[in-house]
Amino acid sequence: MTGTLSTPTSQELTPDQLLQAYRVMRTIRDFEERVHEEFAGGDIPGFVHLYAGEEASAAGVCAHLDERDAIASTHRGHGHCIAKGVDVAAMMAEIYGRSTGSCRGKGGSMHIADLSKGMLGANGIVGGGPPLICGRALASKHKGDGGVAVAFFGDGASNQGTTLESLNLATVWNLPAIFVAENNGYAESTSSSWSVASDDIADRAAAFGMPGVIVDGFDFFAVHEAAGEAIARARDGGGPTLIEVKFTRYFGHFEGDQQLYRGAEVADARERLDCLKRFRARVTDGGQLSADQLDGIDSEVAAAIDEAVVAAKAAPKPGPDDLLTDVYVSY
Ligand SMILES: Cc1ncc(C[n+]2csc(CCOP(=O)(O)OP(=O)(O)O)c2C)c(N)n1
Repeated sequence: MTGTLSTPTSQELTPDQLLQAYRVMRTIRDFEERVHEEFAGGDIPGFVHLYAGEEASAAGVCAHLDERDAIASTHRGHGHCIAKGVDVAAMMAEIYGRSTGSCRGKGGSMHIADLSKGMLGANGIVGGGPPLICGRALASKHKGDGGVAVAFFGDGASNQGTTLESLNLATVWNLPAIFVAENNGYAESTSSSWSVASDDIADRAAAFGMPGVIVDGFDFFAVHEAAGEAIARARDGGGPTLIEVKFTRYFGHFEGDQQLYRGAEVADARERLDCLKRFRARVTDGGQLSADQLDGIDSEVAAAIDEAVVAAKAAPKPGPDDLLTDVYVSY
């Protein structure tokens, strides 16, 4: 089964929930824009892949999750971390490779994890998240703790054997697992029209005996609705769902990508489709929130990101003594 859900009304969310959703999306956007600037300044080591443009996906899905639940992310993981509640200052320090980072500076942008928040990790292995999520969902099912597990992955990762095997296992084991295919149209510079055999990734769900849904990834409310239905079904023992979220990423595949493979679509998306602009227009037009309330969040978030950067730059790097810590896991 595939289909496009009708857009729900924002009346269904309380003002506090709407403010929180906006705060999450604004924090992701500001975090990303700032990391883009700082990276260009040469201070940030390693590879960085930015999530800007895709905020409604992380925010819309994670709004339904709590401490019982876990997510697995991708190399483009900052947004997922923020939406699952990982501390922004610790994330910034991690990206700067500082010992105050969420992984003590040893992971960097591509490997931010915080198990205390159910964030199992950003992942440099394309298609690495879905199998992790099957494991976590299986654990939740056996423990009976009501938890669901969510794998975010890209259109490129949707073609990996690990992803397809996970979709199969999730149905066979009737797992409380959600698969969120974030289709931004490209795997590095390869258009999904060259690499994805089906018209839509969500079409593949039928082959694995689960519902498949396509949503407009620029619309927080559409993502929120689709994810809410899927997560409620999973918690109720109804098994997995594949959700395909379609949008455009605003920056290149990685910081430094010249983007010779695409043109005006980014400016168009930023101008016309942007999830933050759409959210603002909808809740202010509908009278749920005022522009002042939203501007207040903008100011608070901007200050928090500034503080995070200042603190990250001032923090120490891991020293030689840290080389042999965190190497082995004890059970
Ligand atoms: C197993 C594996 N193969 C290849 C790569 C190299 N690689 C890194 S990102 C990427 C593209 C991923 O595209 P997609 O899954 O669509 O995610 P997006 O970057 O669009 O968010 C590739 C091929 C990798 N990191 N891991």
